[in-house]
Amino acid sequence: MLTVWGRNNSINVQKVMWTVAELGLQHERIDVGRQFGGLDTPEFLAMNPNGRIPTIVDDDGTVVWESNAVVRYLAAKYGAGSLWPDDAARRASADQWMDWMLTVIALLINPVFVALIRTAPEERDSDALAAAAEGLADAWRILDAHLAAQPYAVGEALSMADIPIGCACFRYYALDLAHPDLPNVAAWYARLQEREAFREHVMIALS
Ligand SMILES: N[C@@H](CCC(=O)N[C@@H](CS)C(=O)NCC(=O)O)C(=O)O
Repeated sequence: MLTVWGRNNSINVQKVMWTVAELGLQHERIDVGRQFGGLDTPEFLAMNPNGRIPTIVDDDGTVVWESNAVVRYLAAKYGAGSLWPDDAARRASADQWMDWMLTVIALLINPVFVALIRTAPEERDSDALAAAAEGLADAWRILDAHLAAQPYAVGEALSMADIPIGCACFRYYALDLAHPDLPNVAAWYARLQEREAFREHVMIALS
């Protein structure tokens, strides 16, 4: 059986669990990370020398870490015709939005998350927060313009491309920030919220 290592409130584990649920895969998830610990044991480091979650072990022993790589692996292996775009151009577009989440959105949102959720109000740097909020607004405007032309990141249906940015979008709207008007992102986010897998595995209180 597929094993997913990682606590359920990690955004990167949420990408994997949402994928697993969309694909209907039998699995077990093991709580490790933060309050659960377990990332620095020799056994865990043998699977993932970074000591990070998510890490998966598939039923044939294949180990994959790095959340977007895990999403791609599961979509490629189990999601032909659904999460995995078969056409090379659509797949490149999906890869592009997945990488964009890691290289643009995550870099902006992670410090805001730490400041607002894990830092005492008196210790927050309000100038840095304001600058990050503005950077995030500009970044989401890029996705908003893209979603004017189609309901999902790479076309008419949910694909792996929506998963990392969808997880980040939940986090973005859950953070107490000024959010600009993003009509196409809001409509896409409403479509994601109609999915049970998204509600169950992504819409988890920030902590
Ligand atoms: N780029 C990696 C980041 C992995 C990462 O930093 N994961 C965090 C959780 S989101 C972690 O392992 N934190 C240590 C902990 O939870 O104790 C990925 O996308 O998988």
